[in-house]
Amino acid sequence: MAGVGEEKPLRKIAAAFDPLADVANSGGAAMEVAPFSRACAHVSVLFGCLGIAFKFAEKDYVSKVDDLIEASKSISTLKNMIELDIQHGCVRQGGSHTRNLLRVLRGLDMVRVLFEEIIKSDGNSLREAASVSYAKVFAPHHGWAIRKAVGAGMYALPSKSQLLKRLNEDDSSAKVEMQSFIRTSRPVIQYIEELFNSRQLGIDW
Ligand code: 1PZ
Repeated sequence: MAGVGEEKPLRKIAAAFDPLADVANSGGAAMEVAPFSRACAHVSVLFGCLGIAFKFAEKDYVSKVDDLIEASKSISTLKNMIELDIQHGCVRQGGSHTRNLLRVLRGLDMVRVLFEEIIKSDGNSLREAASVSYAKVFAPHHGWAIRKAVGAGMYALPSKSQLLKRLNEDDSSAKVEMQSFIRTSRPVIQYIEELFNSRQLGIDW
């Protein structure tokens, strides 16, 4: 499969989440929809490196990120975006910005756990790391058919060294960027979960 040319996607992802973490850690600043959704768009490059088996996950994730990018043209902050959906009574409606935000958030959490598991693992297989992160983050929210399809896709994953090659990284450079994302995505995820919880919307749906 083709790689990503000379690009360094892990670096781009890490760089995009840095300023978002600053906002999340500032204890008062409001996170804007535009930089958040742009940062999430960088993450979709990873799907291309994971192979054809995750095409359906990529489509779903990208369509939701695109919806947030579209929303950012008329809505400034994530908080306002959620407030508008509350006012319109459409928070949990399929395709709502708030619902899409929660799905995208889970995608980020999945990548965060995946990176943790990849760093922990010492073999050349991604299957264990991918299975663990999927089981922790998405499986409780997916029905039987999707879980089955993802389980089958796990057998078609590239090896860890193939993935790193496609990302133009080696073991140690990838580790640095993955650790950076693990560090910065955590407060960003917590910040957004808090937006949901402070309005009693729950995050378990
Ligand atoms: C090595 C890593 C393996 C990656 C495994 C990723 C597995 C994700 C499987 C997602 C299947 C998506 C099928 C569609 C699911 C939708 O029903 C739900 C609910 O959407 P709604 O009803 O609100 O429209 N969508 C989701 O749960 C979001 C799925 C996003 C997947 C992002 C994964 C990010 C992981 C990236 C790893 C590179």
